[in-house]
Amino acid sequence: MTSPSTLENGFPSANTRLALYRDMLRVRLVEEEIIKRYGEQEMRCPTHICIGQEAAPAGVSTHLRREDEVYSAHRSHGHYLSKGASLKGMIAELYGRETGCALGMGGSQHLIDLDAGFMGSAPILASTISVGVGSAWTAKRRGHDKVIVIYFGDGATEEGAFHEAANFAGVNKLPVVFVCENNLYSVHTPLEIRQPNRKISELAGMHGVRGLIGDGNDVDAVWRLAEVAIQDARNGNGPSLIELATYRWKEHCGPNEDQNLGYRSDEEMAEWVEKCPLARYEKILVEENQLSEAIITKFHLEIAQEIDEAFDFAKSSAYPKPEMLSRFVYPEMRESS
Ligand SMILES: Cc1ncc(C[n+]2csc(CCOP(=O)(O)OP(=O)(O)O)c2C)c(N)n1
Ligand SMILES: [Mg+2]
Repeated sequence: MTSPSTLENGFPSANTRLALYRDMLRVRLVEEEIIKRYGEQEMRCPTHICIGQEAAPAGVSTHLRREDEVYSAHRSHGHYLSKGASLKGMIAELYGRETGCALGMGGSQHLIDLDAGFMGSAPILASTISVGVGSAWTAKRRGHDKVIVIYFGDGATEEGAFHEAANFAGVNKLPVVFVCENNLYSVHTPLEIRQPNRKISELAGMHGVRGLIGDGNDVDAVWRLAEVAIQDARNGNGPSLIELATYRWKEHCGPNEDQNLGYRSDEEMAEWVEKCPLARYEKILVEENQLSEAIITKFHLEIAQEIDEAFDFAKSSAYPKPEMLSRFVYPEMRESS
């Protein structure tokens, strides 16, 4: 068994850093708009906000090709958007319209955009882990050099499906990168009363998977870890699991704060807000003269326009027709000859 490692050296190029910053900003602004409009009661699906966790998808996706595949779970907006999937399709999906990426019948927890290589998200914990590993098995058998990235939370590592899939990926040296966003909670239950005192990334070695661990709110660190893991997977050197320390700012499900529930302290929240992946990166890039106020303003304007267009598109789209209700539930009846 190898122990998890952190990688200390190397930084993305100035252009990549700007792209990483813009990507995180875009996810943040999209979710802030969802939060602003959620109370209008037009988005009726359960919605898990990833504000505070934007560095993981940005740092990982920048290494991926379009044909590489991404799988995710309930908190998937960032994973979907950073992979280049359609913003219009996502917002229309949240509004339950027929132009949504799942035809308006899945909602926030069932995003999909096959053209972008975002193969799907599903809320049954760890369910997409096995599906992603299955796809990696196919890729290996067919000799494709695709990489499969599977995102999940710390809670999902308590599911048997995670261990079975990780073992299978390890023993068959599949081209998979498991990305565990450890935000310390499964709904309202803290990690320390759910799992023994060891790192999640240490589980990787037990399954023949390379374990990596890092600061999930430092997008440069995520970028470094993902580069190694994705190259390894692409070159046939087998799977990795990257454990990223991060934190969810909003309630488990929904647009609100939840400090009133008392399961986490104000001090803990303040500590993590201080480590905001976006504000932290903006400060570093400005100090290192890689980002100016003018570029920040330009990015905000461009993204705001894209968001407006996506919400207009969603709200002006039709709802799915009633006959679609059973369309994907029962097999189509075939004429018997
Ligand atoms: C098999 C299964 N059990 C329980 C649930 C209920 N559930 C939904 S989200 C969640 C917590 C998941 O925590 P984690 O994987 O850490 O992701 P996070 O919400 O922190 O991003 C639970 C228990 C579920 N969706 N699926
Ligand atoms: Mg969690």
